[in-house]
Order: sequence, then structure tokens, then C-alpha cells
Amino acid sequence: LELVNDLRQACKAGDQFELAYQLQNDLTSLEPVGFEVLLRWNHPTRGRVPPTTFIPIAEETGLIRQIGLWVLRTACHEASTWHGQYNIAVNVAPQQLMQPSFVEHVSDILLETGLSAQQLELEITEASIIDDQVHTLKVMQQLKNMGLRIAMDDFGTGYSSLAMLQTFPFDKIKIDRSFVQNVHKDAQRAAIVRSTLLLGAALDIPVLAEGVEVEDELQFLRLENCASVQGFYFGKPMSRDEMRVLVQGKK
Ligand code: G
Ligand code: G
Ligand code: MN
Ligand code: NA
Repeated sequence: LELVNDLRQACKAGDQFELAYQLQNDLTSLEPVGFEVLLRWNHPTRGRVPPTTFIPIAEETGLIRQIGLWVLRTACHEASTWHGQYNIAVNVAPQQLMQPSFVEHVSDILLETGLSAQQLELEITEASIIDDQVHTLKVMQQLKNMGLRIAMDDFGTGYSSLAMLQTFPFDKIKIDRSFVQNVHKDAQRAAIVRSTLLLGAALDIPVLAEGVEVEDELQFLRLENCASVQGFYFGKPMSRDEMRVLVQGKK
């Protein structure tokens, strides 16, 4: 309950949130292709509160709509300085997607920041689709018509993933890191990852593997023709300043 009030306060204060940036790399060239932005909350007395603690609170209270808009605007503003070199991937909560003004907000932010829609990828989870399939499909089509890409995040952790891939126009599948961890040592995970990669290939949807930490996992994914990767092996989520050093060094 205290955290609820603190989160409300944080939304007003405006200086307690920051974004972390995690690399996404192509698995053939190993070159960076983009960053996923991850929200961080620096609580004035508790320090860093993990997103797994405060995102659910933000969702329950509806504050996620306001916070999510800040994330999107800040991320697009930052990415607009990358000279088109990298894509930016932003997590979108179910409530944001269901907001009647969401598409308009995205369009306004692109205009305002000058970021090309082709550089923006929105990550949504299965939870977004379950609520109102007809509306979700309409919103996804509007976003795609604007030129954005949409990724299915945390693939495999929810349910009815397979039917959803057929019905909804996803541009990328992100295999959840729980399947990627130790994939080279665990036959069940290997089977799940392999079949997801085959499914992606059959449906012509590129697959990104999350949570790659060691060379053996990378090697497995490479042999199975995974398109791209993200994880501690390539880097922990970086602060804005660390990310800027990397981006500027590559210019
Ligand atoms: O960043 P990791 O640090 O711990 O993120 C934990 C969880 O929080 C992940 O499931 C991630 O998708 C979610 N998350 C991180 N940033 C955002 C955000 O900006 N919006 C939403 N909706 N979820 C986020
Ligand atoms: O659910 P989502 O994929 O949006 O959230 C990404 C989360 O995964 C963040 O909390 C991020 O810090 C975490 N993460 C990213 N790479 C790795 C990794 O290689 N290993 C582990 N354990 N966590 C990771
Ligand atoms: Mn994500
Ligand atoms: Na994920």
C-alpha cells in the first residue's frame, strides 16, 4: 500500500524513473541491431525497486498508462539520435494497448521525436491478446500500417501461443529466457526452443532468444538458425550514459 502511494508520487515527481538499455544482436554477424528499453525506478528511500515488484502495482492502479507513455516518449526521443543505426524495442502493457488513444499517442510521439516508425518495435505479451481479441487485432493492424513492428514477448510462458501466431500479425517471437537458460544441457528446453524456431521458420517470423548468458547457449541457437539474441552474454541492461558511449563509438 505504501508502494502504491510512492509510485503515484514518482509519477508526479518525474525524476525517479530512468531507462536501461539492453543490446539485441544479430546471430549471424553478432553485430548489435537494437536495444530493448527496461524501466527502472529509483525510490527516494528504498533505492532501486525491481520492475517485477512495481510493474504489477502500476498495472493494478492504472498508473502504467501514464508511466508507459513516458517510457515510449523517452525511448523514442533517445533513439531519434541514433542516426537510424539501431532499433528500439519498448514493452507495452495490456492496459496501454487497450487505451482508445494508444495509436494516436504512438503516432504523436513519432512526429514529435522525428523517429522513423521502422525503428520502433513494440513488445506485447500473450496477456494483451486474451482480453479483447477483436480490438487487439485492430490496434495491431493500425500500428503495422504506420510502419512499426510488433514482437510477441515472453513466448511460451502463457497459453494458446500457437493460435495467436496464426491470427495476429507478429513480426518477431521472443523466446522467454526460462527456455534459453542451459538449453545446451537440458533436453526438454532444447526441444521447446527447437520447435519454437521451426514454428517461426514455418510462419516466416524471425525468432529472438532472450537471456543468453554463455557461449554454449549461443552455439546451440546458432546451429538451430535463431535470428537474434539478447542477454548477459552480450551485456547487462546499460544506463543511458553507457549506452550513449557505445552508440557514439560506433558512429
Ligand atoms: O528489466 P527487468 O529488469 O527486470 O524487467 C522485468 C520485467 O519488467 C520484464 O518482464 C519486463 O518486460 C518488464 N518491464 C521492464 N520495463 C518495462 C516497461 O517499460 N513497461 C512494461 N510494461 N514492462 C516492463
Ligand atoms: O520480460 P522481458 O524480457 O521484457 O524482461 C527482460 C528481463 O530479463 C530484464 O529484467 C532483464 O534484466 C532480464 N535479463 C536480460 N538478459 C538476461 C540474462 O541473460 N539473464 C538473466 N537472468 N536475466 C536477463
Ligand atoms: Mn520485453
Ligand atoms: Na521477455
